[in-house]
Amino acid sequence: MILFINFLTIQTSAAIISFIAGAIVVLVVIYLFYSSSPAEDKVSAKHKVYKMRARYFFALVFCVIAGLIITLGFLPYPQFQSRPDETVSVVGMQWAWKFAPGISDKTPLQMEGGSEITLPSNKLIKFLVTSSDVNHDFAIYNTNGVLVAQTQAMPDYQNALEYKFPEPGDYHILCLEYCGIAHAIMVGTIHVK
Ligand SMILES: [Cu+2]
Repeated sequence: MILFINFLTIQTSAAIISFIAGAIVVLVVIYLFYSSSPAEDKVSAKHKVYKMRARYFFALVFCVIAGLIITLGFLPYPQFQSRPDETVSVVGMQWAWKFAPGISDKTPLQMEGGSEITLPSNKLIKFLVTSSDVNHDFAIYNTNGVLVAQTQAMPDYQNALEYKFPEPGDYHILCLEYCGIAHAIMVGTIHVK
C-alpha cells in the first residue's frame, strides 16, 4: 500500500480524490431522490430538519476538534524549540540576497553582506529574513535542486526560518516572489561544510 502511494503524484492523488468526492455527491443525490417521501406539513418537517441540523453541527464540531488535537503533533514547530546553533541575518533586495552572520543591528539597507555564506551541516541555523524594498521569498534549494525550506522576505518585518542542512554541498537561494524585471537573477549560495 505504501509502495502504491509512493507512485502517486500529487496531481494523480488530487484527481482520484476529486473523482471519489464527485461519485459520493452523485450517490447522495440518487439516495435522496429515491428515499424522499411525499410532502408532509411544514411545521413538523421544519422541526425535524432543525433537530437533524443541530446533530450534524455538533458532530462536525466534534470531528474538527478531534482532527485538530490528533494532527497538532505533526506540525513542524515543536522540534524547533531548541536554541539555534547559529543565526544569520538575511536581506532580500532588488535583485540580490545579502547574508550577514549573527543578528544585525543595522537597517536592511545599511546591512553589509554578500550573496554567499558558509554554514555548518547538521546544526540548527536560524535565518532572520527581511527585505529592504518589496516582498521577496527566501527559498532554499538543496544540491539536487529540490526546495527544502522557504519564508517570505518582507519590508519592515522579520521572518524567522530555522533549518538544519542535512549534508554538505552548495545550497542555492532563489526568490519565489516575482519582484521585478531581474527577479530571475536573484540567486544566493550557501556553502554547507
Ligand atoms: Cu525577489
